[in-house]
Amino acid sequence: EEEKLQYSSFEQINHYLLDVERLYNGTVKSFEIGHSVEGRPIRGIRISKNPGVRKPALLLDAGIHAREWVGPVVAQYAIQQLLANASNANLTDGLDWYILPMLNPDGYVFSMEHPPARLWRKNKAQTFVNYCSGVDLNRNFDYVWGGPGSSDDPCSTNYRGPYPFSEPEAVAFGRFVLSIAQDLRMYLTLHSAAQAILYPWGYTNLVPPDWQDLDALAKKAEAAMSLVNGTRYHVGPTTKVVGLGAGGSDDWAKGAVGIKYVYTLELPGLFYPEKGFHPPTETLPIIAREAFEGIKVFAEHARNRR
Ligand code: 0X9
Ligand code: ZN
Repeated sequence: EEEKLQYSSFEQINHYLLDVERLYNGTVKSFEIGHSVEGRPIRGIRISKNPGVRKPALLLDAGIHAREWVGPVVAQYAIQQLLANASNANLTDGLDWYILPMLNPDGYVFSMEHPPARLWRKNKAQTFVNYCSGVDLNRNFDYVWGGPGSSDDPCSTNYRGPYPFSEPEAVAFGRFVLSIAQDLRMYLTLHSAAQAILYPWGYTNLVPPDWQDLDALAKKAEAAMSLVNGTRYHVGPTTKVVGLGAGGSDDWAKGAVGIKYVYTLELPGLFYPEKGFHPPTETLPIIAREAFEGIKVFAEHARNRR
């Protein structure tokens, strides 16, 4: 399975979700949270062994930034590992998983089908500047929206949009998170390519009062990841590792929804072509395995502790 890891098209991602729903009928349920600006569905799956019984849940997403193609690969790998690898069966005992591999379908399709747009990051919304389209969905969330590290200029790659939750992709995701918030113990969002495990905040240099809990768990996950192939990830608050960026889904999940354990997992890529957003296909199995080792540590914690 692993050797076959590849970048996948938007259609392939959706097919995969529907395939696993059919294959693991009863355990996997696919759903649609809404649509993109151009009308594409935003899909996810829930993995739940006893769907009738209420359990703590973990949310994993990817693809909010179009060009970060390795995130959806890792999300699909995680699905496959959770369902098809018997040695991971314990990870779905007493823990429900919500996995959404592609939050920004329009941007993703644009970056895949239009070579000059390989480094497209935003969605495909029209703006008040005719020749500059797209909102950075990870600056559009309603927690200290408009703060430092976001731009009011539609031509910027960090354009935050005209107002918080102006974008249908962010709205759909936000509503979905609120609908499952009661059960959510953890939120992990996959990005690339800073090779880092980030925790809030992104809007300020200050850290949340419980930052030591988040830091300790992130370090534990990073240590497990490093055992796969020696790859080391940076660990720290967003602002310390990658700089300010207000309006992110992570800050919103912690600050507005109140989920304690929130992490942005920045996958590797820095040393590869296309400014790091295109690790060669043959490196995908290692990246995916490393990331999944970290995800396992996070998941065990989500299941066992509050
Ligand atoms: O800037 C971002 O949105 C993320 N880095 S990336 O290079 N993948 O674009 C980091 C997000 C960290 N969280 C916040 N800035 N809130
Ligand atoms: Zn990103």
